Amino acid sequence: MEDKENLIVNVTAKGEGPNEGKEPSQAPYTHTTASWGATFSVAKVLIKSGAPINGTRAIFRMNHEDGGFDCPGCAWPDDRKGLRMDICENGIKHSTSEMTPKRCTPEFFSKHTVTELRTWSGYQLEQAGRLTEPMVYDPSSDHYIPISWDDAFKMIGDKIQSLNSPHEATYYTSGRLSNEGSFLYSLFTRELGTNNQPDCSNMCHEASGRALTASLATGKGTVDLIDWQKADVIFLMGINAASNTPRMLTALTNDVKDHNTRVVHINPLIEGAARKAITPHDFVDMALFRSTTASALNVQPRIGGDLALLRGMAKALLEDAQHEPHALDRQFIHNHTHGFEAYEALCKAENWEYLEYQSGVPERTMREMASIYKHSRATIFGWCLGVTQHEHGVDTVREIVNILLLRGNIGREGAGPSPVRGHSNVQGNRTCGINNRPTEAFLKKFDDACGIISPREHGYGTVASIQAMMRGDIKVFIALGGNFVKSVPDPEYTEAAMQKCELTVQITTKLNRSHIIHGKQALILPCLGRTEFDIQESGPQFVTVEDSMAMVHPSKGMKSPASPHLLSEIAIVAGIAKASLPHSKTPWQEYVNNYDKIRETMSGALDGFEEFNRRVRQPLGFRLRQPARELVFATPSGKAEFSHASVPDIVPKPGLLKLMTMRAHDQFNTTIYADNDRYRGVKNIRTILFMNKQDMDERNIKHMGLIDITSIAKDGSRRRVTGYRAVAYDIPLGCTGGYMPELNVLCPIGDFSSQSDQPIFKDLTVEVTRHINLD
Ligand SMILES: Nc1nc2c(c(=O)[nH]1)N[C@H]1C(S)=C(S)[C@@H](COP(=O)(O)OP(=O)(O)OC[C@H]3O[C@@H](n4cnc5c(=O)[nH]c(N)nc54)[C@H](O)[C@@H]3O)O[C@H]1N2
Ligand SMILES: Nc1nc2c(c(=O)[nH]1)N[C@H]1C(S)=C(S)[C@@H](COP(=O)(O)OP(=O)(O)OC[C@H]3O[C@@H](n4cnc5c(=O)[nH]c(N)nc54)[C@H](O)[C@@H]3O)O[C@H]1N2
Ligand SMILES: [Mo]
Repeated sequence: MEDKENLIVNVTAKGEGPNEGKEPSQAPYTHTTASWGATFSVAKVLIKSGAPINGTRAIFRMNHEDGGFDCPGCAWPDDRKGLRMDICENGIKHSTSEMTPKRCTPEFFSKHTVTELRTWSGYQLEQAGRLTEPMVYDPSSDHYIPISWDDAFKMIGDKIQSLNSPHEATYYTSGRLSNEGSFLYSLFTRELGTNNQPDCSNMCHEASGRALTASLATGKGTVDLIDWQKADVIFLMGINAASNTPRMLTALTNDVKDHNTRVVHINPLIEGAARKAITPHDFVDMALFRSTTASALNVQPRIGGDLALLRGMAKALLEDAQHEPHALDRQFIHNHTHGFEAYEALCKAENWEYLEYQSGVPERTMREMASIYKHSRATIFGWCLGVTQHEHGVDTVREIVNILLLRGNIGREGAGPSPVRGHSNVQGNRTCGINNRPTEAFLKKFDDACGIISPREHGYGTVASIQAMMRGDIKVFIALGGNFVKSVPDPEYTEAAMQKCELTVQITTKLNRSHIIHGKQALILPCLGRTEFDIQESGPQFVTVEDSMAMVHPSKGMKSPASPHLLSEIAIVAGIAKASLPHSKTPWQEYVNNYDKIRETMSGALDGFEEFNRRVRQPLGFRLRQPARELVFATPSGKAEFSHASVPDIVPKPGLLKLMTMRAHDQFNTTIYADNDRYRGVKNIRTILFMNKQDMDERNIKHMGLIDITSIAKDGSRRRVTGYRAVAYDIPLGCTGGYMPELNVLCPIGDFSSQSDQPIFKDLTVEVTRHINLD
């Protein structure tokens, strides 16, 4: 019998996309990845956004060596070789979506009450277009109304100064913010006296950062694009590259052709990149329909089974090493690592049956993986959210490092760990200061250069901020970009927490639900986008970004701003800082007048940024120093650390399934472009669940049949969504997947990993039943 008290959320399925009413369908996708379908899709988006000419012109300036702006999509490095365009279908969608001619003006807000806007989908809100003026919530009319920039800053400054403690405010960042913006924003909050700096990284690659720091004393990967080209074997884990990092296909397809690179895909789903792929920008290949088989081996573990799988691979390798001395790089292990013997003993003691059961992969496949690895001269492991958004994400990333260490695959050409970052500058945000858990070494250098004394106590991350808002401990919430209430877990809980705040401030380009679910006082502050000119007192400005592989380079807009009233993110942060810190000695206005001044301070404050202004003006920017790449490990032992996690039991109880929430092809996080997911063959629907046919048969569920999904939280509470449709798909037994942000209603606020504090968005336990009333 179900405990009714425990069912705390019960909602009906509602897609966040256009919901155009067309017939929903799903059938296997049989075409080549990134081919003409991509071109047609781009054309459709350009026409819909009304920006075909603008869009096309801008795209030719994207990711270019001689100026231009950095693609606001993913963080994959640019292959900036002059004439060759390094662009992709989805990057084009992201940048043209910012360039839309539609405008969300004060007239728009005067026509719609906030209560009405709460009934709109995410797609409808975004389609209102670019925000044009600062707006304030007027409770008497339930409308947003215009406010001057000065009054807006004063409202924030007065509120922040009235708080009993600086810890009563929290400052969220989404990963599109520039390096300079991140630096100023973090300087502002530390000067106020708090490290409450939640960011999207807390939900994304936090596990990678913590694991790599523990193993190698670096929060980042150690490889670059040349290494990707030189690797013999690339293991790709938990990533849907064809949709989310399409420019990686260039590396995968070209390398397969040029260097015979073998790619092992480890994913419960066989994603687009693991099938035939065409280089996304290679229009000649597209025209000739020339494609490459982009895969050596597809391994389909059960969701969360990666640690067991990697342990099996290591066990097989260690067994081989007993009669093949070269299976391991013993000299490397001896010279550069610590903890090998204990790791070897751990692997030997593992039981094959348990590893097979937990990974869902037969022993022979784990041995095959070990064999591919053993014969590779240089190996890279690349991974994304399929590895990190799990209870045991940190242990799993550390196991990846363990495997790399066994054959000395670090600090060599073509080898190393390569976390594939999400948002275009999420890595730079962290490097330049956004961190709720900064180290003493970081703060010391930062303080010396900035002339402040930063607080030493750690601040709230994303989940902890929401819980503090709910308790009433946080009264002010400021977001520099993003769509907080949609991207975090448990929207019901989070929306209630947000509404308890005394002031919420959203610095943003386009309208989204986070602006509509607000505190007692609320501001929407519209900013310039990355594609737009930024002219300050000293003339045109540029900002900088850091990609997934630690390359820092400029990004310069080339389009007229969407409205004359927009300010740059840097000017907005400085405006808020001046109003909140009346006695500050920081030269906020000088920083706004000339971004070179910010970079001068950053040169002294941040490790690796010496002579920032000169080096960033070099044609390809510069690469941040990476001691681990030089085999310098600032760990307690001074060596790379093997980890020794035990393989957890992750198999759900009988009758229950593991749920992963992920992106469709036509979306960028909470921004939905269309209701399609091309490479998974889905059309006109987002409220679906991919299921194994046998799991469906056991539940008497038909393909496209209606279902209800109930998640079971760690604390036993249940959240239900009704009216989804089941899709029979090639996914391991006991596993199921569907789209974020719709499925966030099933993610309990308290279900975050104790290792990383990351919400376990891909590690949920659910019960799926046939929908009774309507089917
Ligand atoms: N077009 C587009 N590009 C994007 C984004 C976007 O929304 N749209 N978002 C950006 C951001 S912020 C990020 S972080 C990245 C996200 O990039 P991805 O990590 O590719 O994002 P998801 O769509 O969540 O896909 C997760 C993948 O992990 C697999 N997976 C899930 N669970 C497991 C598991 O237990 N083990 C293994 N081995 N695999 C698993 C899923 O099958 C899926 O292929 O993309 C960035 N780029
Ligand atoms: N269930 C589930 N939830 C997830 C995930 C998952 O896999 N599953 N993934 C998580 C991950 S990896 C991430 S990174 C987060 C993403 O979380 P967020 O970064 O908070 O969300 P986005 O959807 O990327 O934010 C989009 C909004 O940013 C604003 N914006 C766009 N460009 C700019 C700009 O240039 N400047 C400013 N100031 N604002 C701008 C626009 O208003 C737009 O609506 O979601 C997380 N949530
Ligand atoms: Mo992300």
